[in-house]
Amino acid sequence: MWRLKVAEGGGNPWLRTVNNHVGRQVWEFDPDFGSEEDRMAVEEARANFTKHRSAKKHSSDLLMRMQLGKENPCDISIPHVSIGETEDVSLEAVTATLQRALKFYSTIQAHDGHWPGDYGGPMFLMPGLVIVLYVTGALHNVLSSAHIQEMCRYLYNHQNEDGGWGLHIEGHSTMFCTALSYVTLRLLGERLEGMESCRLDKAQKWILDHGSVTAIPSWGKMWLSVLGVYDWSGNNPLPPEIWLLPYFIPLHPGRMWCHCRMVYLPMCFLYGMRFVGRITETVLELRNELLSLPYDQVDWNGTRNLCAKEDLYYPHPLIQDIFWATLHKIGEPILMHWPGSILRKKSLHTVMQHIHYEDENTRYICIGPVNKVLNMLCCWVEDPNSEAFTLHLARIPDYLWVAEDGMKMKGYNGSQLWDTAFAVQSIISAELFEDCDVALRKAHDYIKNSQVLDDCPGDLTFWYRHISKGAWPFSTADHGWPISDCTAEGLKAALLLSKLPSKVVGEPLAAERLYDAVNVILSLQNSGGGFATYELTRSYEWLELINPAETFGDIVIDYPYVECTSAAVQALTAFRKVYPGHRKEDIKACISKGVHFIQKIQLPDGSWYGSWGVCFTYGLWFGVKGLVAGGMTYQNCFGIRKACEFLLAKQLPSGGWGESYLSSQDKVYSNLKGNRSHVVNTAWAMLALIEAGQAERDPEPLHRAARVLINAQMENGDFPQQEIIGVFNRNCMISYAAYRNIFPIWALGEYRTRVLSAS
Ligand code: LAN
Repeated sequence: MWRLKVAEGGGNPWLRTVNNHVGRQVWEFDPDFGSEEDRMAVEEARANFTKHRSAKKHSSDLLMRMQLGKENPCDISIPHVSIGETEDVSLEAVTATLQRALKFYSTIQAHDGHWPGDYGGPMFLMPGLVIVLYVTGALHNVLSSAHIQEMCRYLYNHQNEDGGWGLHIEGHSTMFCTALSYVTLRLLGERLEGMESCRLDKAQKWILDHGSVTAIPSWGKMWLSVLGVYDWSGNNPLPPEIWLLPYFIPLHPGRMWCHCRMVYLPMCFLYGMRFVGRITETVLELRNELLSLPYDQVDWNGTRNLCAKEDLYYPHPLIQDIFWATLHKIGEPILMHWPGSILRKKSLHTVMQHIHYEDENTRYICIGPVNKVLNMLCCWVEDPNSEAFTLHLARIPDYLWVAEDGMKMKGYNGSQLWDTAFAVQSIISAELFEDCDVALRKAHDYIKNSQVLDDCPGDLTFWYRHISKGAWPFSTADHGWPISDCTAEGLKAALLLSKLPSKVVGEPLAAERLYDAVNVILSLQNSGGGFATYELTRSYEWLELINPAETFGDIVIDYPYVECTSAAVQALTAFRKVYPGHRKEDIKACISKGVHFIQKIQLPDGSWYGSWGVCFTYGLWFGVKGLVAGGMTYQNCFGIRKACEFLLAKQLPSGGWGESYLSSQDKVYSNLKGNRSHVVNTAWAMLALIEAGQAERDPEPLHRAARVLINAQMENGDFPQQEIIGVFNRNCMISYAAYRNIFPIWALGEYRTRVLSAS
């Protein structure tokens, strides 16, 4: 049976760590683990998922919940409550719901204090891993047959009715993910004439009907070129020489969003080398299966700008195509031949240096799943026997997750710190400490153990890195990239915990370490008052014109966001209450500029557009909280009044809110199908309204919303997993499996302490 191991290195000498692996989540297959009964329960969960897979695409993270629930048994004796439509919500009902929710939630906390969880969703990640493992010959060293079986299960479970795969588990079929999933299944050993042949057949038909694989977007072209199924001359140029430009040029990669920079870094290397793996039988077969013409007859140059309409979220502007054509026709021939090739060689060397720096300073986890596998491949291309490649292999399990829908690749090495910081705030909001002291103490340890204690080594400017000392990461200290809002949420949680008795929750974090966090936050404010994600905004919005990734929007620079700005304002206002003298003027100026920015970007209809969660309800929660933290009220701030109006207008007849991911794509508020409510959207909306003082004006909408949450709770104290709720780059969805617990607890907690006890 699969077993989740937490905070373990398993004695692997190739793993490096700064904090003894705290936060590390790894699934291992152990045939002897679990009882017969446990195994049957897993099989049943799997069968259930597959049976309902077209109606319910999101798995409920049951394997983890079953295992941890068993390891920390707890008897939830408080009876389940449900409230009739005409019945009032009583304090007892809310308290009982919260106690049950908190009990359950503490059973699924890991021993190192974080809450492990599924962070899957995107469908374009695992193919990258499998292609790299195939090309480097490491596939069967790294993946056991149990891995392969679960990966195939996952892919088949998420195949759409029409035979294709979406960009994410809930999306419509795209060429990008259909072709890559097809390739992945084939590389994992599935064959057209195999058991699941009809399903591969259907996928192949989808691909050929939609223009064949030549219509795959640019990232797909890159992957297939590496594998040898596509020709590099069918790719737009990714010249590594861009890394040699002077920094003042706006398109210098050092000025881009770190995720964009870090993904295009290894891509430049592979392109510059025109690296192609060994042409095997399977590769030759794939060429035949996926192209509508024989490989040698394809007009590759003519395919550079092809993209299936299903995949096209950000169409290239004409100027981009002119730019690529010039580089392709004039630049590349020069750089490929002497003396231009001298420059190419030099730039490939520079690129490789940056790759090693990133690998070393994330302990081979890398900033995300895409550059992780690309960097690994580059290290292998540089030297197949290198230590770097071995160090990379050891970190692959950090990205794999198993649930009842199979094994998937996560969008990060987890969301450990982020979830833990929110969990702490939500648990404390309920003020029901008797049941949660152990959970809070453990979570406190996790927060203390995950702060980044040092900057990256060397000259940060040379490596285009911001300071990290004092920051909190999104996942683990070993990952180590600092993020503005993770630092802010980490700081908020640490401050809240410092106010509880240390006998109960442990010693508070030393003031110095809080000062370091404040320093990071202050250093991340842009001149316009807003906060971006990992770094300052370093270049201009118009750079989006050269965004070559047809499937993603807003990736080229690090934009300022309402979420990040609000979190920073909230953290600093909480901090200065406790340490009023520390950097008083800096903090004051930062808060006031931050608040001003939040007001400035509020949309005319009163909402904010959230970029990392779906979507307006998420943005509104942050927007309102930021303004209120900055001293605004319903009475003195027109923006808060408009925000409340907006939210109240979207409340469903059921009393809840339910926002579809289409909100994020289209930037228009969209309800879920059938106007269903979603516990997480409902909680965000409630939290925003409570923050804006709705209880004093008219608590009725809050009562109705609370009823929805109470009635949604399940027998065991858990909440149901509904539609996928996380987003990135406007168009791709990502799972936050812990949100279904965190936010209902938080909203009911505030409802209990700020609405019910006031009335
Ligand atoms: C994340 C995850 C965390 C998230 C928050 C902290 C929640 C947010 O408030 C700021 C942005 C951030 C850090 C974020 C950015 C984009 C990420 C890194 C991700 C959604 C996780 C995966 C995604 C990454 C870009 C996926 C890889 C795909 C590419 C297009 C490179």
